[in-house]
Amino acid sequence: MSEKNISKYLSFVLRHKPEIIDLKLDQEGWACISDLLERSEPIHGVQLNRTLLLNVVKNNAKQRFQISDDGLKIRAVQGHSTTTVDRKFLEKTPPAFLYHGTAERFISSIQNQGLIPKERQYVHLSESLDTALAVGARYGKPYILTIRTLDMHQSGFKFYQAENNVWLVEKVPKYFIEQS
Ligand code: HQG
Repeated sequence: MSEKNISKYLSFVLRHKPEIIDLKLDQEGWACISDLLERSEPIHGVQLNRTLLLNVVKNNAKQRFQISDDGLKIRAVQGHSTTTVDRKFLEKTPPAFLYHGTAERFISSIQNQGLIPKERQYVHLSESLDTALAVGARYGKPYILTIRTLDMHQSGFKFYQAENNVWLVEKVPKYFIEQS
């Protein structure tokens, strides 16, 4: 069982469908690790255990997950779609520009509607072009949008940064997307 498979499974239950294994998440997204280990289904035939779980959290390139200081709980730091989670993120002034990676096939709709969070709670933005490229490539031919984030902030939009440095905003009106 690869760490990638475990990470995908954890993302699924900790961000999207905790109810599938009857896992309770609190408002900040925390789940009890012993409940998770007890209830998680075998991943490619292998049962998750604490050592595997802690290794995935530590090695995860995007630092998607976090263990509580007392070692008893785990959460996904961002990317939730489940409405039981309503995290309080650190509100921050963004840099002048941030990137959003998307797929070419979404561009005409984005040019009409701006960026919307779709299934997730926020639109995700990044400081890194490489990250934006990888994010966009998940849905097809990648296309990078540059967002005038400081202008947005000065117009009253609130920006948040998750513990793994992903930037979050509720939406991006089309007016703030740079024309290329
Ligand atoms: C697109 C991953 C048409 C949007 C990544 C995106 C990220 C529109 C897709 C995190 C639209 C939603 C989030 C509009 C937005 N018309 N398409 N008006 N507005 N879209 O997966 O940003 O690896 O929910 O461009 O790294 O791709 O899972 O969001 O293509 O940080 O940790 O609708 O997920 O993190 O897709 O990815 P998603 P995302 P992990």
